[in-house]
Amino acid sequence: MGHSTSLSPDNIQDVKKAILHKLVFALGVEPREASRRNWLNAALRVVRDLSTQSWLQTRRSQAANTSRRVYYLSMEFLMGRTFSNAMIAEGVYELVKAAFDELGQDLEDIINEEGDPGLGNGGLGRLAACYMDSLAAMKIPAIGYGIRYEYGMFRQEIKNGEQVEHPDYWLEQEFAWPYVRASKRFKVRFGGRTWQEGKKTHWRAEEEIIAQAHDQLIPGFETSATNSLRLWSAHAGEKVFDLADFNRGDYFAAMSHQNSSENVSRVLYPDDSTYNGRELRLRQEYFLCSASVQDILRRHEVESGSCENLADKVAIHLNDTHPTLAIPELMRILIDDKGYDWAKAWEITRKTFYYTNHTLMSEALESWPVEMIARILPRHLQIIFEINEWFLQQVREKFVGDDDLVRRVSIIDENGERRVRMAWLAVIASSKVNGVAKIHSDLMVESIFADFARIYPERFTNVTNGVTPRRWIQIANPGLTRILDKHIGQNWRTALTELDKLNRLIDDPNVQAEVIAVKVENKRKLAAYIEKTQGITLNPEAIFDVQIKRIHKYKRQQLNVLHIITLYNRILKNPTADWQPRVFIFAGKAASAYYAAKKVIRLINDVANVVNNDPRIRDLIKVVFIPNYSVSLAQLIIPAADLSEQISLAGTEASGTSNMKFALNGALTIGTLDGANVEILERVGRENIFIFGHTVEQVEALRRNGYSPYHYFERDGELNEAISQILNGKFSPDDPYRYQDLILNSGDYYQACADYRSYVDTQEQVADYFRDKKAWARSAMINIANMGYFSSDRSVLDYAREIWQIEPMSDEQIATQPKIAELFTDATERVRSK
Ligand code: 26W
Repeated sequence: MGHSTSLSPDNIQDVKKAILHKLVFALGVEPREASRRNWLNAALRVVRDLSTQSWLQTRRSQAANTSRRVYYLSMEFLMGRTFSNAMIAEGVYELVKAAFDELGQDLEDIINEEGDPGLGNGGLGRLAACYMDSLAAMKIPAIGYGIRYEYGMFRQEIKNGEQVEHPDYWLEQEFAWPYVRASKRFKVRFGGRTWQEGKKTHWRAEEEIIAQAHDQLIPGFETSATNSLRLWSAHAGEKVFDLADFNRGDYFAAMSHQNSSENVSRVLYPDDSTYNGRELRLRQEYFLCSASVQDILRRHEVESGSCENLADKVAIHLNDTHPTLAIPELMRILIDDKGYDWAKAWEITRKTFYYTNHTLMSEALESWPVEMIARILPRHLQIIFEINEWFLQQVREKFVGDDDLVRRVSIIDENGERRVRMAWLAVIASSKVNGVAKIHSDLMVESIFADFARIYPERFTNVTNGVTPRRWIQIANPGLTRILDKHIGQNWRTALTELDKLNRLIDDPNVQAEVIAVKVENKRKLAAYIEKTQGITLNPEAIFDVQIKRIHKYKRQQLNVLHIITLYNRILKNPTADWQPRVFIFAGKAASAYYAAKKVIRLINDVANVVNNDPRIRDLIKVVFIPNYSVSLAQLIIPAADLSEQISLAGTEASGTSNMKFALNGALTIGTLDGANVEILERVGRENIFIFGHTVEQVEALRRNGYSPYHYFERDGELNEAISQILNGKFSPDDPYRYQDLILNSGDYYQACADYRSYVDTQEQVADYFRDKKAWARSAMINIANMGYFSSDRSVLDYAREIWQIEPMSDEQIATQPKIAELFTDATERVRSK
């Protein structure tokens, strides 16, 4: 690798010494008693020292530099493990491996010792993590802001086929990567009342919480740029100690307030795509926004002296509507604390914000009761009302007499209990609003934002999602990395369109054989994990057919199950036919209150139980549900997949990002014309992807004409048989009525029955095609070769150019800042020379 530090004996000795030094003097552990986790934390600190040098340099050069910086606000970051990522970014992976060899430790074991902080739900959180990686690699000045939840996404156990949730207290295990920034603390206030004094509005809050910063370094791959991710934890402010209680000697009563303030960063809400208007969630959102905006303004004032030119230097990006309160928070500080008039504050604010929408599903749209905001954020509610007044005035002037339009676009929803529509506020205050795949961005302006697209036609745009090739190829798939390095060189890591060079080799039988061999190697590795953890033996020659993502009705795991049952029935009816063996792999969590999704998990496990243990099936089908899905598990599973299930109802999956990771790792997709599948199809061509099912237009037509699943149920014998078996308890003999309310009785809103026939027929083509190993390998290579577009490097460069108007930094810009080590030597020399 270009930037890798050489494997000279001296370098190996230096790294070894550095690790031992950290072990003893940072952790207080002797080598002979060191656990794997101790070794991990020692090595993590050594690598962090390397990143810290460039981190401080980057910060200094950004402070000196006049260019704009982006702040990425997100309630979720699913970063995955840091150690291997940091080693490859710093170019010391081989060096650390060699050092550990000499220490008698296996690097892979140590890597696997690291926990996986689950500070997010699904796609939106993982996208934020890929973007942090790419922003650093592309040298775009950026800081991520989020919450350091004490309890991340729950740990999922499968007990008797059902999901059981356990708290994930991830901080229990020492995590040596972040820096705690004791000096970076901000007060965040809640409640109380406001009053007017002449022109000035005052807000006396009744509660105050301290936000404390924790910084994670985000090293840019093989660059000297290192960005940061700043996560806030909540702490009791001084005022909340009740002195009266203290004086009465009731220490515990006084301390109990402390618990209530610290609740704010206690736990991640496990809802994905369903809005649930809990008060603590609103407080979390404001906590993130207030601490981050204060920090942004503090930094800006240090660098620029005043807020006058804020919008020239600062872009604030809202990852969905969850951090939208940053808008009234910025307004409040500019007006109440900095003394700007309303119009000036609004002008600055509108030039500062950008918003990405990640879903069209109406149940995901956040809207908070006016009453709740009035109670918790009285001053912000006033500002929201003022923004609304200003906005509706503009609308009335432009669309004279259209009262209906005014009602529809008002930030305040007046139907029933009055509510604040957060997406409306985000659109009105943002310079640009984008969707996350072409089809999604198009549907966005035709559906939820149709009125706004008339009012602000130039505001809406698309940035198709992407994924980082460092984590999703280099770390996750060393076998494929070897093949790529050998045949197309090493530049694909930061220039993913280089993969295109693989197109020249798709007919080369030697390369095909290498691709097949690596896939089998990855399948064996996954099979070993499943054997070890669940005692299920898998045949690596079988098709590995994989659906891993949140369990949600619109993602249609139930459609996948209907196909499994159909295949099961077919084999039983015709046992001697030449069946293609298949392994069905599922993983994913259901929101803890999402009854129907939890039922789907149980159905998968019930079907697995029957099918896996039916001797007549002779292991031709295996069904596996891998518990507790995570980023690390995705890194193990995706490289082992032959077939990627992307089967959401057309028009419902905004983009998907695992679809990209699978194709990048040589899996073929079976999918609907939904989300980024559409753009994957454009690049790989019809012959190398299995597209099935209704289009968005057909789905809408069916809805208009009154969709009924019975129509299909009555006409399709195999569908009828599969559903009847579920309903009659074939897979739940201990409780035959368990699935009475599934599929038919619930109305089949996501039209699984309508797409069933097309899905099952397409799956038959998949099985046929898989028999031709070379044709399959060739298609796999075409998939890999044409995925260059889906790098998150391309996505963030799109954002930088089209949306934020930010120039990447140059290496020289960063390198002209003296290294800390040099500063340190200078300083010691100065002392010595005295
Ligand atoms: C307030 C409750 C809530 C929580 C999370 C509502 C909505 C969400 C997210 C927007 C859900 C989400 O993760 N969306 C996914 O975002 C990915 C990244 O853009 C897309 O690839 C997925 O298609 C989309 O479902």
